[in-house]
Amino acid sequence: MRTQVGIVGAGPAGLMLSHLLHLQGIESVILESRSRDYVENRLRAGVLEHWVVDLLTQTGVGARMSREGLMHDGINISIEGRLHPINFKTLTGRGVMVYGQHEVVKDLIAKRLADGGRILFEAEALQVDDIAANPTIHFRKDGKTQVLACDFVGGCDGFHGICRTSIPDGVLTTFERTYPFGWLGILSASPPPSHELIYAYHQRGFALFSMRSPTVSRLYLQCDPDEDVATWPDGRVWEELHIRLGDDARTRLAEGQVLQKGITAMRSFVVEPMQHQRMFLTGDAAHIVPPTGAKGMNLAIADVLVLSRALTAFYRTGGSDLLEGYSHTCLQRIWKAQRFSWYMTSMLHRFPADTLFDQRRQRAELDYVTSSKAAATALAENYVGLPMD
Ligand code: RFL
Ligand code: PHB
Repeated sequence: MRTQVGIVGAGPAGLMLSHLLHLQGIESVILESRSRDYVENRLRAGVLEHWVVDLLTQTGVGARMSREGLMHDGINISIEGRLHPINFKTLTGRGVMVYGQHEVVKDLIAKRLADGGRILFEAEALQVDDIAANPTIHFRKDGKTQVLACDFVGGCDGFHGICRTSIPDGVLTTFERTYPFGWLGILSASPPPSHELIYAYHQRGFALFSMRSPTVSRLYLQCDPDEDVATWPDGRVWEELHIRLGDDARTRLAEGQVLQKGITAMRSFVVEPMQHQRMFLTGDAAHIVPPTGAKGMNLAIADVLVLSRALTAFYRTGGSDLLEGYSHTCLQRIWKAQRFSWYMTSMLHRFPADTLFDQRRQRAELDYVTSSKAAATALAENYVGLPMD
């Protein structure tokens, strides 16, 4: 099998890359280790930056999002039970869209298939050879090992993928931070306590009140990173959510049937450079942010927009300047998103090793961002998404 761009991974990065390339007349094949059903139902991110909303709309995959997505003008920060609104619309003129990542994935898969795109599900990439000149991706499908030959490889296979690890030792530098906590997330068949998301700072730990629709809530609690989800029966989750939401909104938190429950560890991670010869890493394969800033999926889309432009220039003119600059261009945005995600995470969580001094400083940070227009504008500008061009 042969194609122009071999893409490993049918997450938001791989699917959007294939879609953007198709619009420029460039062929690709996507290899995805999981089934279609699995990737379409994998619950993850929920917030789209304003320019991602525009890009999905302009490239013909925004119709269901504009019907079913929820436009949000801001967020609430709750400090020990007191709600403080931060209105992005007033501060920046922009908002964000709450629309599940798995819905974006469903829309992109439907569009790729309708446009004649090739996505091989349950096709696990095993290794990539000859990245320097004639890349080949070896993959296993239906028990048989097969080969996809291509001009370039899109390494869109997430944090645990094989693309990053097939780059020789010594090429990449890793930057990493792990956090001493994780998030317990539930999906509940109940309306969210407020139309806007609530990011809650509380002595007992952080909580986040988000949603997937007016009748389905997505709720998170700071927990230990290695905790067993079995120690969190539904009753304990609801009790803790009520306590951490606190006085202003407690009565508005409706308990519903818990549809899903899971624990995610938190880390910040970047590799530099994000490319080697004819292999380009995108999204979670190259960087991870803690979810507090709602940046992961947005960064993945930003990477593939840059890569699709560079590949388009190469196939049109033979020029490789944009391809050579891919990593440098992406990293400008990635490090700003890393900074913002670290800022939101460190402002809102309880760190076990914090001293009383650290706690007072953290409260001052929260008081500042909820009382100063300048500080709130800086938060808002980053949350809605820094300009793409
Ligand atoms: P993905 O989505 O992990 O997709 C990678 C795909 O590659 C496949 N794969 C392979 N396929 C073939 N062969 C192999 N050897 C393969 N190895 C792996 C996998 O099956 C998978 O389908 O990476 P991608 O496309 O880079 O997308 C990144 C996003 O998924 C991620 O950054 C976000 O979900 C992060 N995130 C959030 N991002 C936001 O922008 N806004 C948010 O509100 C937000 N909230 C979140 C989040 C992530 C969370 N978790 C679960 C970590 C909330 C949470 C709780
Ligand atoms: C979500 O709805 O899953 C979500 C929203 C905002 C975040 C993280 C996750 O910061």
